[in-house]
This record gives sequence, C-alpha cells and structure tokens, in this order.
Amino acid sequence: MEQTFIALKPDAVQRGYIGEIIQRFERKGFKLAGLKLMHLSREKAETHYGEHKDKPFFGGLVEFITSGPIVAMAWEGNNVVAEARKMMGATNPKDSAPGTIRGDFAVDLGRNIIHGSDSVESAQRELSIFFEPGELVCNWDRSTEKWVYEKPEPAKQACSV
Ligand code: D4T
Repeated sequence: MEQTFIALKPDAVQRGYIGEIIQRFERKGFKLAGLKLMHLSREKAETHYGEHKDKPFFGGLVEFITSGPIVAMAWEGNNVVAEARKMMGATNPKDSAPGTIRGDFAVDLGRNIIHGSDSVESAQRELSIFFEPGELVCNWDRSTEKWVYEKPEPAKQACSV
C-alpha cells in the first residue's frame, strides 16, 4: 500500500478550496494518514523545492509557498502516487484537463494550488520534511476497506515517518 504527500498551497487555503479538494481524495477511496494546517518555514520550503534551486522561478516559488498557511497531508492507497497526480492534472493549469483539480480550480502556473509527490521515493522524502515522527496515523482500520478493495490489506502498523 503506497503513501503520497499532498500539499494544498496557500492559494488553495486562501480561496477556500480545502474541503472540496479533500473531498475528491475521500470520494476516490484513498485513506487519510496525516493532515495538518501549517506555516511552512523558509528552510523547509528550500529543502522541499531543492531540485529547483538554480531555476529563475525558485525565489518566487519559495516566497509563495511560505506566504500563508498550507495543508499538508499523507494519503494512502493502491497506486496513490500516480493516481493523485492524475487527479491533480498537469503542473501548468493551462494544460490541465477539466475535471482535474488544477483544471477546475487554477489558471496560472505560479498559483497551481496543489502539490503531489511524483514517485514513491519522493513521497517518502517529502513526508519526512513536512511531518514529525509520530504525527502520521497509519494504524487505523477503515470500516469501508472491503468496499474499496477486492482484496483489502490490514492497516499498516508502522508509519513511514
Ligand atoms: P509541484 O511540486 O508544485 O507539485 O509541481 P510539480 O511537481 O507538478 O512541478 P514542478 O516540480 O516542475 O514545479 C514545482 C512548482 O514550481 C512552480 N513553477 C514551475 C513555477 O512557478 N514556474 C515555473 O516555470 C515552473 C516550471 C509550479 C510548481
């Protein structure tokens, strides 16, 4: 069972889309394993976006992501990393299909409202930036599990963070 890291960026929080976006992941059948409203420090923002540190948009990106509260989340499910990326749509909202989160709620690349890990390895790295040890909640039994999966797995006993 995979885990992914999803962040609702300051524009999603300011525009009042927290509930609507969370609802999409719940409706899909993914299971919540971590959730917090937080103000990201500059240091963590620079770590998270480290791969972009030499790009011209890096400064603006760090300013933006630290400009207001974000919602950090861990979601669990089969193929959740790739499925969440599909649900989010293309990075640039001008290319995101209608029906995707960015396609429905965003217009501009620098205000694309949501982040999702692009691989299982990135998810692990990012979850450990945004969550402290013990903050994730993995070991809860969801009563609907057998209605989401044909062959449900028992809840994880140990969280990745
Ligand atoms: P995030 O990390 O926000 O989920 O985006 P992606 O994983 O889909 O895309 P990314 O790493 O290429 O970009 C990170 C982040 O930078 C913003 N950005 C990107 C920007 O403001 N200007 C740009 O020219 C680019 C390429 C948008 C997403």
